[in-house]
Amino acid sequence: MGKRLVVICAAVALVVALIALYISSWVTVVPPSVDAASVGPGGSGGAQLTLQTVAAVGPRLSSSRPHWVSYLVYRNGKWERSTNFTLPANSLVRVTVYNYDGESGLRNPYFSQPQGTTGGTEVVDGKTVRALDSPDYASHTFAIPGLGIFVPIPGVKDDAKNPCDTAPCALSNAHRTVTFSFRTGGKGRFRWQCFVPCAAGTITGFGGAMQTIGYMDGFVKVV
Ligand SMILES: [Cu+2]
Repeated sequence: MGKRLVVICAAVALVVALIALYISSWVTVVPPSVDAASVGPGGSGGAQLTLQTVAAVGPRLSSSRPHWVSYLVYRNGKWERSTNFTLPANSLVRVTVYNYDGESGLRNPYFSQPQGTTGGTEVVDGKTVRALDSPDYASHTFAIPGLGIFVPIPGVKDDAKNPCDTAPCALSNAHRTVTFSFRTGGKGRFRWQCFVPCAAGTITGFGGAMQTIGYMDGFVKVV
């Protein structure tokens, strides 16, 4: 009886240790923070953040989750999988998002209009708009709730030619281009995330990539 108790206790301790290890690695392994490129003299100051969104991040950028949907950031001439960005305080931040992913649709149609951006608008494929024509066209959002910023990103149509299979995608692949700008305030650390249930194959589309830093959410550090 005593021996059996020892075995059970050891097994329980092992399981608890493994769960703790899993949670601690999930919480602490985060991608590095990427500085928004500063737009120097001639560019009227501020910063530029260049992103792409992809349907499958691929084995080169994520060996453990190659099929996950993801944001990528452009830094030093390459695309990197990081969703932690550093932005200058009290500055204008210009954002460009190249989206190579299809439409998933928003649960809450309210998010199909940009908020908190300069002029309350975004530019979709060269055209300034106050909202997507339909919440069903949304593929992802770039939202920093703590700064009141919500920007819907429309998806690539299913019949588009030359779709991108695996990231990083090139401009020769079918894509949508979204640009917008916003002003940062004082220093702080803010969560940002996508609000489109885009994580295919997870419960209600909000699991996996939608709740893991480094894919569909991250942090903005205003310094
Ligand atoms: Cu998304």
